[in-house]
Amino acid sequence: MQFLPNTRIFVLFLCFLSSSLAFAHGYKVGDLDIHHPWTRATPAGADVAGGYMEISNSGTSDDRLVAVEVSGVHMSAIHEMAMVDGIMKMRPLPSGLEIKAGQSVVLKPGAFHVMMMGLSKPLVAGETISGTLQFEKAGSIAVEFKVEAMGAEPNGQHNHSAAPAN
Ligand SMILES: [Cu+2]
Repeated sequence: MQFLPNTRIFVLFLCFLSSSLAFAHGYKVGDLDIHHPWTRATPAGADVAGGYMEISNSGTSDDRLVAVEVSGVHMSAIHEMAMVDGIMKMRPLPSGLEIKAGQSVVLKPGAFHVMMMGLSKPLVAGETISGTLQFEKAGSIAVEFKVEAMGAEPNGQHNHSAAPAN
């Protein structure tokens, strides 16, 4: 039977394809685990987008996300949401985002986020965009942001309240 080996390879390929679609992706650099970097599709003409992920520090010393670069984006910054005179505003974190030893920090809509400014083209759901995260101690790592649908929320996250990010 000539077709059997090919069939087996095809089945393996299907398994690989479905598992890579079904499971969130992640990265590890030093003591840091970066879980599922993602962003949202943008409407035509939009100039900005937010980047989100969860970062866990399993080490014994604090670290900081100090810079982010995203391909096709003029400039990226690390932002927090904060209450200023009773209004929720976002503002840059001048010394980056701290990830304390043994803790996790979630970047998500309405909270900490990577601000992508100056999109060269709209972000399309289903695509990925490459970027680099730079940490003070752990160093740099290349990641892929998955572009999810417009209005997508983090898994299981349906909290639209404008509570201060603290
Ligand atoms: Cu922002």
